[in-house]
Amino acid sequence: GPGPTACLSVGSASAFSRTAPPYQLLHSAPRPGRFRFGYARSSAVGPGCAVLDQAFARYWRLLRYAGPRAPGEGPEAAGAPWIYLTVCLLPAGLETFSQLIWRDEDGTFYLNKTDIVDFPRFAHRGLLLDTSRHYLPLRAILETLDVMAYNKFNVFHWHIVDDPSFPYESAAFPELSRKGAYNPATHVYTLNDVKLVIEYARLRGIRVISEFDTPGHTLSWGPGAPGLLTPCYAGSIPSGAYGPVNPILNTTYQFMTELFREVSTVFPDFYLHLGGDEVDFTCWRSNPKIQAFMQWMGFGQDYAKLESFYIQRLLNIVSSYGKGYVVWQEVFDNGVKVKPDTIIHVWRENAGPYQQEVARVTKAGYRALLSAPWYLNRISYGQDWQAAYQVEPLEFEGSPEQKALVIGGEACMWGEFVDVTNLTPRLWPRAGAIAERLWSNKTVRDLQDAYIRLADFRCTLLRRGIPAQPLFTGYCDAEYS
Ligand code: CP6
Repeated sequence: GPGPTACLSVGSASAFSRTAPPYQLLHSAPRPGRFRFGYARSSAVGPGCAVLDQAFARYWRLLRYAGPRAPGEGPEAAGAPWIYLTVCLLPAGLETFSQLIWRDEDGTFYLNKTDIVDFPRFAHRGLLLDTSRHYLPLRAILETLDVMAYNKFNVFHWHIVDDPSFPYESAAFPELSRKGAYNPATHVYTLNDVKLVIEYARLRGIRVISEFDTPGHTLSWGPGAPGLLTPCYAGSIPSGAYGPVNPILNTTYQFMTELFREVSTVFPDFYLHLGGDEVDFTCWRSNPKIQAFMQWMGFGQDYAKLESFYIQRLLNIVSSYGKGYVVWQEVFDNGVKVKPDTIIHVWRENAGPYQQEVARVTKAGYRALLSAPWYLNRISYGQDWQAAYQVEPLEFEGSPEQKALVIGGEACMWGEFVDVTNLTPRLWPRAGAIAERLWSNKTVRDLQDAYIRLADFRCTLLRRGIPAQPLFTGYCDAEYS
């Protein structure tokens, strides 16, 4: 849900002109110190509600950047009258409110008389960060959460580990990061770090969904978990290389039981992302013990059946912890039996049009999450935000019931070519185009209008200290410094 509803009081209604036509300047406060948020009498919650208390503090500070800094801006100007406004909104509405306020050269605040009717079109508006290809320092993740909130993203999909490194510090299996992190002293996320990220996100209306991707994309797990990965063979002898998680050993499932017991408690969101993408069968095929198991199970040469065998056992483990799960589309494509409330994450761009995949997934009655057209790690010369913006998630052949199963989408920032040096400008403002597609009504799709909003919002980001890249030629009144 959207969180606690509250009325907040920023002043008194007497400052309003009820008869003001649209766009007439309605209200101004002469100095930043003369502007205050507070709980209204009618509010469902009051002081002590951490989400709102802290949101008030953040937005009070942010509003200083709603325009040029006033000369000698500092504490309150003596003698200027307090001005009060009362507005009722959800915590997320504070962002909307902050975007409606602007300041002139003297630092005076202005707010047009405005009725806001605003509600997200899709409930799941996510952003994926990959902290395995490159370690992202905590402050980069926290800054990203800030900007996500500015853009009304509400899910942080944390693709925390993968082939190249294992930065998650596990209490149950400390060897995983000790042997699998780029540097176990500096390039890890401690339990404390993870808790900090989750709380920082919560205060901004963002859920954190972790992904421990298996059985593929697990090479970094190998050194810290001997026997977990499949030994690949060259002819009749092990080649020394390793493949996906070994699905034929009981020890594998004992390991997953313990690891996901921990992950289920550390990450409180109902959903875990379990991965399941891009499983390479070459190594499984080369291994004589796996071949024998395939015979024994009657799988023939169909290695997708072996993958299904693994995933089904994993899903049983995770559901035993009372969690729901998201999986990449291959799990569905390979015919794995999954619980009816499973969310299928559609990501493949070149396996036929993604619209057909969304149609198949929803036809089977599963909920779908869309990422295929939204790979922000891909860059090109030009305004590539436009293609992302023009995506219409419900434009596929299907019944109204099927359309209702599309819960939203995620912008993805895979980390092969991204670290702390280029993350922020590569994300913003391009991810904002996707955020608007997931928030706004289907009819909001004019490219010129969107350009104006996005370019203007990018200037707001610069004022807020975020190095967002330009969309095209132009300038901001206040450039980044
Ligand atoms: N890692 C994992 C990746 C990708 C996926 N899974 C990926 C695939 C294609 C592109 C970008 C990223 N790097 N674990 C696919 C879901 Cl273009």
